[in-house]
Amino acid sequence: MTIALSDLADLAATAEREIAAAADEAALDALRVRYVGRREGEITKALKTLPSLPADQRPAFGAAANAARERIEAALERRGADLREAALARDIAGGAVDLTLPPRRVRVGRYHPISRTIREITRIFAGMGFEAIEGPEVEWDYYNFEALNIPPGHPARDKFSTLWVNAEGTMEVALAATGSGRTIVDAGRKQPMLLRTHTSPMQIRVMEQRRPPVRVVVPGRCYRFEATDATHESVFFQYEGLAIDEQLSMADLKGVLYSFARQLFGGERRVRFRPDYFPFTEPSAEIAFDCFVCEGSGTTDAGRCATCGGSGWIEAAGCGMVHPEALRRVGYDPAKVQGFAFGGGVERLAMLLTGTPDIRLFHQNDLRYLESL
Ligand code: FA5
Repeated sequence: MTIALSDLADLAATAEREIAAAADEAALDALRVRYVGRREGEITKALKTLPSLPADQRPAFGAAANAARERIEAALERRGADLREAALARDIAGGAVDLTLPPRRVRVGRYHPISRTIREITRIFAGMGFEAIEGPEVEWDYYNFEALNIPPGHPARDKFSTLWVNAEGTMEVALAATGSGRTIVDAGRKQPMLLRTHTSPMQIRVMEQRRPPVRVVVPGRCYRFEATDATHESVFFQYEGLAIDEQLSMADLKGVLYSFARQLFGGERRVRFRPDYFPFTEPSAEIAFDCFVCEGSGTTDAGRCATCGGSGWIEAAGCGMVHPEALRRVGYDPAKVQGFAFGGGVERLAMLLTGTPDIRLFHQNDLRYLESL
């Protein structure tokens, strides 16, 4: 049976009456199918007759059919809302909903202590003019080692037990010194790929992209294939700092790091600053804070302090003046600009800030512990 344009408004009016009288959701659903159902609904059937109409009548018919559909859908919506409200009122009156029950507790989230520490670190360095940026966790051998004066076979690779990524994108474990990372082809660049062992590759990436003056801090995850203990995880966070400018010296580096420590710990911790070695800084140094568990003595009632390994100090960061060779490699002139860099462990600072004696407590995800911090 075909439907005339003049009947469409009547169809909508009839539908509206029936919908308003629908007794429940089931009756409403049946009416929805009958009038606006995709396959056999009255409106669909009417629209199917469109091609058989003379071309000049089609636009008016189509518009009338759509207007009828809109009226019917609005009526369905209204009645649906009324029915739901009535059902709720009935449930409340019938005692199915107990309005005297206390509300369910809403668990308010909070930052993980590691995230909190990263935010605090970046806030303090922002106050000294360092911009916070991030870098890739999957890195090329070039940035992680070579550009940092650690060519294949260099003994410093032994220090960074590396997780290599092979061409299939799966992980392979190998000592970095053996240089056995598989070759991966990327835009003509053939070289091994790895999970970065430190955030220092970002020193090179930043210098490649920017001209001095540079002042950045880079928090991020690092990966090392090594046994865990109270102060070592195989996945942990570092924050890298890099400043390049004219006439920067070791005094600036020391001043920045001491100021950072004072702002972070409020002068509570003793700081040890002593020479160290890194191939990409010259001279290099190490910074440590006195152990909060044994108060720097190295022993507790139980014997040797497990947190600091008996040394009385917790090693917090490596640092130094950026090696002239690294500056030259990125096209900077070491006669004109100097730089200092530092790389510290976020978890180590979080341990000191929260009094957590074992780094592994941060990643075991025991909410009872994390919520107590
Ligand atoms: C480095 O990673 C150098 N890139 C640091 C550096 C940066 C030197 C810039 C000079 C200039 P190192 O391996 O010592 O150095 O690690 C630096 C800090 O990261 C350590 O002091 C420690 O706080 C933290 N760290 C290192 N390994 C781990 C680990 N397995 N778990 C937790 N924290 C670690």
